Amino acid sequence: MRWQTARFDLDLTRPRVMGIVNVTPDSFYDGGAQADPAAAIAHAERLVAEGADNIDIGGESTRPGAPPVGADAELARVLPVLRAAVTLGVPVSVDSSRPEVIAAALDLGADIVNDVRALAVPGALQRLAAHPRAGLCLMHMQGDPASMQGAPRYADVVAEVATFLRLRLRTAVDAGVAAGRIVLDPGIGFGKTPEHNWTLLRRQGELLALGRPLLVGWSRKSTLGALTGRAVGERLAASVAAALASIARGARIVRVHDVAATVDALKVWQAAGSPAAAEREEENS
Ligand code: HH2
Repeated sequence: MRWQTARFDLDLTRPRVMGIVNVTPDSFYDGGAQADPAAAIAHAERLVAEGADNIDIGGESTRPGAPPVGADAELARVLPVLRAAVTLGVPVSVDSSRPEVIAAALDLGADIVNDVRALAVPGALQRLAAHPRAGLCLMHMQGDPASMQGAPRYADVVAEVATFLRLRLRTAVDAGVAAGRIVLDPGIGFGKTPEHNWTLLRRQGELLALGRPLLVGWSRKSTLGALTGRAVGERLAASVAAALASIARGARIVRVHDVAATVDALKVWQAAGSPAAAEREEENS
């Protein structure tokens, strides 16, 4: 299983860790911590030193209730950080839905577009498709950040997420984006109750049937707080456990704030072997 991105052809046999850099004043966990470019660049360097396989740079919070920022503000936040991040030797994604930001980021050398709106904003798909190699993450969201947690409703959340992702995948491929450039994301917390999110994790295998690698982001999200009773700053253990659980169910990329802890946990998980590998070893001994 591979993921082609602008400069890197990623082998996803080993699960990958995507480190989050939010250049925002208001992200739900790390808002303000890296709001100025110098701090954000230093953070990106630290995440790479900690073992991040790629860096995801965002200039607009998509937390529930977040107000949209203007294109100029988003560009001013993201571009200086991106310019430095593309020199760090790992693939860099831009977490954006705006055609202007997508185009500018790709021109600056970003490898991947990570879009929580799955390229639904008019012009976004065309900008991505105009680039011959850039990678793409298509994510599911019900509604928009301003209102999505009001009253999320599904007859069958897994079936609906799968139908949406299949459609967006086909639309991107029809626009000329090779399937090998695309990964899919169920969008944990984006217009979903905790029960919806747990159902998506338990039945994640059904999304693998779409035939593309899954990227999943549980890091520090409120569903983990609802389960453990912990505030956002105390959700490290829950986040690492959720990342491993999603990998155990077939996810190939986990989007995380806590790179060092996730990389350590993954090393142990891999040394222990997957359940299937362990069974094979037992049979052979
Ligand atoms: N989650 C967030 C943002 N972008 N992209 C993908 N593909 N998958 C996700 O689950 C995802 C995402 C929200 O987390 P964060 O960026 O830390 O917060 P904020 O949106 O408040 O900046």
